Amino acid sequence: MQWRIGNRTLDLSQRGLIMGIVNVTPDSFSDGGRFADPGRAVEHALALEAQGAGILDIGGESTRPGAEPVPEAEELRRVLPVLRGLRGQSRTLISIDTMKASVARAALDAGADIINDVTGLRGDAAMARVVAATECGVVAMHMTGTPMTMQTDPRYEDVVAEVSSSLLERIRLLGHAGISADRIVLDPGFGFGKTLEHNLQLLRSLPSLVALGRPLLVGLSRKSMIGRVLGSDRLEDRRWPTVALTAYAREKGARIMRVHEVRPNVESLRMMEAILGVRD
Ligand code: HH2
Repeated sequence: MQWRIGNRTLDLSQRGLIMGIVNVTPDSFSDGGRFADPGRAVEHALALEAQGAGILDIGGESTRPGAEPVPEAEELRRVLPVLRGLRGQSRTLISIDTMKASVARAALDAGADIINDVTGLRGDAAMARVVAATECGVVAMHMTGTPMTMQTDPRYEDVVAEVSSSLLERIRLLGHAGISADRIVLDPGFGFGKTLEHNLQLLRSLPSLVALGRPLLVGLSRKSMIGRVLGSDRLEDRRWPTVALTAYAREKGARIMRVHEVRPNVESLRMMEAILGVRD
């Protein structure tokens, strides 16, 4: 339950933490365009920090189903001013949500601490090398296919077993590439090449994913699976179920929740940790 990030070691054996999402994109599924201006994005990130975010996750490319890839130069144009602006004003851990090695490299140079790659460092052949050359933290997420194709017709014989073995395989291969397991946090990738039923099965089986031996991060915030359960297309209707899922996921052993709205999720996490008897 220790996560090594540069010269820091996060002890997640007791308290979990909230990762606040800062999407510097025109087209993210739930907040596209709201923080596309760098000044507004930095302001938003600082507000999330003030609300208790332990990590700020900056992303310049939407990964919503069917999203068109963003050219490297455009992604850099979006995220670098935000990373630089934020690093100058904040000591909170910063992650960069990218699938591109070149963007990861530039982000680390600009002061990012963690690479959050939804492809599990499979998308860009140079990514593992960039990560291995530094001591940054890594979020390795499971995804079947690419954002363009992933929701077409996802199939698994046993989604929990397949996601688990794929994540273990990532740890093994990243180890060969020079990235030690203590730098890696795992994420089952809710909504990435998964139907509602797959997502629900993974949620039921969170303890077995925690048992893989690395801290578990979950990204459930405002995801369409919530809308499907509720039979509603309204994004507002996904806010409170997200907060409920934060408590649920912590009770099942997940330690990091990636969310859009930090304050209510921090409160939900703290309440669950009080019930669990977690000490400081
Ligand atoms: N989900 C999204 C993006 N990045 N990273 C991790 N590790 N886990 C996730 O579940 C995850 C992620 C999608 O959410 P969002 O950033 O709100 O949307 P978009 O990709 O449209 O910007």
